[in-house]
Amino acid sequence: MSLVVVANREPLRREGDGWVPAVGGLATALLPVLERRGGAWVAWGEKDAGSLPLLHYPPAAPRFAVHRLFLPPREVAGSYHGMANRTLWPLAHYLLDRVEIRRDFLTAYRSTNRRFAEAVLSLWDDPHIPVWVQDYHLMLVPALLRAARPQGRIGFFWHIPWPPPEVWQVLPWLEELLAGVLGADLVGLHTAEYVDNFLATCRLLPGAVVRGQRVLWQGRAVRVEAHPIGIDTARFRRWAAEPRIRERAARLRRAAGGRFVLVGVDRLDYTKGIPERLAAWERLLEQHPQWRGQATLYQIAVPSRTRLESYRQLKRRVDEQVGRINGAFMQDGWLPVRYLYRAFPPQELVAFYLAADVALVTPLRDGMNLVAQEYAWVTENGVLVLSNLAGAAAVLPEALRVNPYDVDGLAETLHGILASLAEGRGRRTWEARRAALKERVAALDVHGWAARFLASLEQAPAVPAGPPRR
Ligand code: ADQ
Repeated sequence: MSLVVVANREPLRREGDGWVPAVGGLATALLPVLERRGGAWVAWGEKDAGSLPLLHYPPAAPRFAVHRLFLPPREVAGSYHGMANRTLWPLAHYLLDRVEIRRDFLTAYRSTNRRFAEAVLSLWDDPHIPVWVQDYHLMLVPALLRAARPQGRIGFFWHIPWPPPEVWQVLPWLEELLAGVLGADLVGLHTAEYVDNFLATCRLLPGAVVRGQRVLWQGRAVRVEAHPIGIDTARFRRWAAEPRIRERAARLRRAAGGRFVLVGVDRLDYTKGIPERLAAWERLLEQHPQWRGQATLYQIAVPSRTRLESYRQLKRRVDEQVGRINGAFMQDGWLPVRYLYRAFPPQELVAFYLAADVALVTPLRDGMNLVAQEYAWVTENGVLVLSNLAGAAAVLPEALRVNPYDVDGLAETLHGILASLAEGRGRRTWEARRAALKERVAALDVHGWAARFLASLEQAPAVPAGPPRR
């Protein structure tokens, strides 16, 4: 065993008799890392109650084992559906009016985090093996591990935005959660902006002293670093070359009948800016009627957190918008929006990426956003439109940046792109941007991301901080 990953979600989901990679950024990113390095993955065994056998993966030649944890449903309600998804998720995405502050969420969160820490401690027999804790579901785990194994190597990665302290101050239990994270030796975030925000937030914690990119805390120095995540470029390149996928892309283009193809691919989440994107598309069709019948938007949305009312509301809103736009503009077999509400195997997303002239990645906030990288990597003729509020904007400066809240602005930008593509203008500029983006994505590759984070974590233990000077 060379690594222990701790994450809320299992990296695999059941399909038929077998297991396939789960949908979502974290699983997509870390599964290939464990397949390569070997080790253990500790996660909540979402689907099976009761006995949860070890799962060895890949089944034919196992490289790692998934240890699935049973969590009582009441705890899941307070910790996962509550604290994680109704408090921390909207807070980290700056959506303060959606944040719910409830003590019972905190109680459940504490107890879930304790269960995760105990599960790790039961299999972590060598403190030199790094333990890598993932994301906002498990903020208390690093400190719980540290208390039991003072010499252990503990890393923590935060996959979503880290907002500035003014936002965090809304949370009554900020100090407890921050102290939990500071149990790690190394805290990773996607961008320099999030690192700055994290350090600034630590200044709110009594007893913590910020020195450069370190936080002196309880006699240790915790390093805080930007490690922007990437995609598995080799895998995507392979998929993009598969004849079956290329044929599927060609079929999509034939079905589009010579029209432009625009694509959006997201979990159906209120942070992804889907209603704003659809509104921009509607605005464009209203204000620039020349595009009616000339372009189709494929919106692919994978169902997500469907137990929460806010997500059900979003689904109703999107259903209604799609219905309204198609009802208003459909003509002669042309549908302005083709809406696919389901998960696809990643290879099939590649077919959409290959077929699309334009990808719309317009989240209201996003830690990174891997779809932007997947599209930029795979597309051969396309244009990436990217929200300036996604972490990806910091690492993909050659994308065409938009403000996702500015529906009129987005409609006009799209109008400009479609016009330039139709007239064959600016081809060189698009080509140059595409090439530059591919280089950026190559440099961010997920194996490099994990290797860089783990190399930093495995550096000599941080020097004891000594008594804090004020
Ligand atoms: P997510 O919010 O899940 O991840 P993202 O980074 O875009 O967002 O990753 C989504 C993944 O799911 C992509 O790999 C995409 O291909 C896949 N996917 C999306 N729709 C799909 C569909 N219909 N069918 C199948 N697959 C689909 C969180 C943070 C992000 C951060 C990642 C990784 O919110 O900001 O980039 O973690 O750190």
